[in-house]
Amino acid sequence: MKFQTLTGFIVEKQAEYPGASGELTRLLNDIGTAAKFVNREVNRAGLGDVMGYAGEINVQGEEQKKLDVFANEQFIAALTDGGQCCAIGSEENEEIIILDNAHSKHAKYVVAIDPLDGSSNIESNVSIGTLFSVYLRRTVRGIATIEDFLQPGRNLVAAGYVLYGSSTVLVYTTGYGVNGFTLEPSVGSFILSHPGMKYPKGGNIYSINEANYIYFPEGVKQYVRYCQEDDKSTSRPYSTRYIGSMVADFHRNLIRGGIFIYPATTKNKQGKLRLLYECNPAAFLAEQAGGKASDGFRRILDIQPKELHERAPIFVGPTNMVDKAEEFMQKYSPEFRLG
Ligand code: AMP
Ligand code: P6P
Repeated sequence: MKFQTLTGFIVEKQAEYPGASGELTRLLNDIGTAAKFVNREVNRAGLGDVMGYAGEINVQGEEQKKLDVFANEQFIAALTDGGQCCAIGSEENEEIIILDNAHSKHAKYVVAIDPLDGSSNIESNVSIGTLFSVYLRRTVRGIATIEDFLQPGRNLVAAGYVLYGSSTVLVYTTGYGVNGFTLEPSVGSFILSHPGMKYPKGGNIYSINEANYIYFPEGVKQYVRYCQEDDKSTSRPYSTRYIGSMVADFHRNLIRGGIFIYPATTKNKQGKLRLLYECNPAAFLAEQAGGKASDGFRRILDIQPKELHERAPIFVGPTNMVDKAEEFMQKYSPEFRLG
C-alpha cells in the first residue's frame, strides 16, 4: 500500500522551492524526531519514575512535572543537533535559549514552543500536546535576541502541533495548507494520514471552560447562550466539548467543526493562553484550514508581541462561528478590545 512519511513529504515540499538550502527541511524533521522521543515517554507516563514533579517551578509558577522537563530537553537537543535553529523560546524557560552549537548560533530560524501543553492532565491520561512556531530570525548575524521572537504571527514560516493521544498525530503548515501525520509506532515513522485538512462547513461544537462564566465578558456570556438556543436551522443547541488540553480540543474541533474559546475575563483581560507558542500556531493552522482566529476583535496573527510569554484571548475555529462570537464581543463588550 502506497504511503508517504513525514520525512518524504517535507523533502518533497522543499523541491517546490528551487533556491531552498534544506535548512527548514532539516528543522522540521528535527521537530518530528523529538516528538517521537516525547511520545515514547508520554506513553509510559503512568509507569515508574517518569510521573510526578521535577520539583522545580516553571516560569508560569507551576510545578514542573518530569515530562514537561523531559519534553523541553528533547526539543532543545534535537534542534541543537540539527543546527538550523539559533534560539528557542520555550514555555518552560523564562528567557530565550541560545542553542549551543557553533553553526546554529548563526542559523536563520528561531522556534517558539510549548513542549508539553496540558501537562496537568498527565495523571488522568488525557491527551496532551506540543505546539510550535518557526520564524526567520530578524537579527541578521550574531547571537539571537528577544527581538527575533517578538514578531506577529503573520511572519510565521511554519507552525504545528503534536497530539499525544489515542494515537500520536503531528499536524503542521508552512502556509500552503495543513497536513496531518500519524505515528506508526512499530515502524517509528509519521505517516501522512490527514492530507489537506480543512474545517468542515458549519461547525456545531463550542469549547470553553464554563466554570469561569461569572468572569466572562458579557459578549462571551451572550455567545454561550446563543450556542445553547434551540434553533435546528443553525444546528443549535451546539454540543459542548472541553477537555482542558488545548491541542486535544483544537484538533477535535478542526476535524469535526467547532470553536475553541479561551477569552479574556474580568480576572485577566489578557486571557490565559500564550500568544507566541499557543495562540499563533493555532491561528496559523486555523486560517490555513479555512478558519479564523481572533482575540474577539483583532486577527491573532496581526498582534505585535511585546514579551515572550505574553498572553492573548483567543476565539479560533470555522470562520462563521468566530464571526458570530466577534459580533457578540463587539456589541456587548467593546471595553475588552485590547489593541
Ligand atoms: P531554506 O533555504 O531551507 O531555509 O528554505 C527557504 C524557504 O523556502 C523557507 O523559509 C520556506 O519558506 C521554503 N521552504 C524550504 N523548504 C521547505 C519545506 N520543506 N517545506 C515548506 N517550505 C519550505
Ligand atoms: P483551564 C492547559 O493547562 C492549558 O494551558 C491549555 O492546554 C488548556 O486549553 C487550558 O490551559 C485549560 O485552562 O483554565 O480551562 O483549566
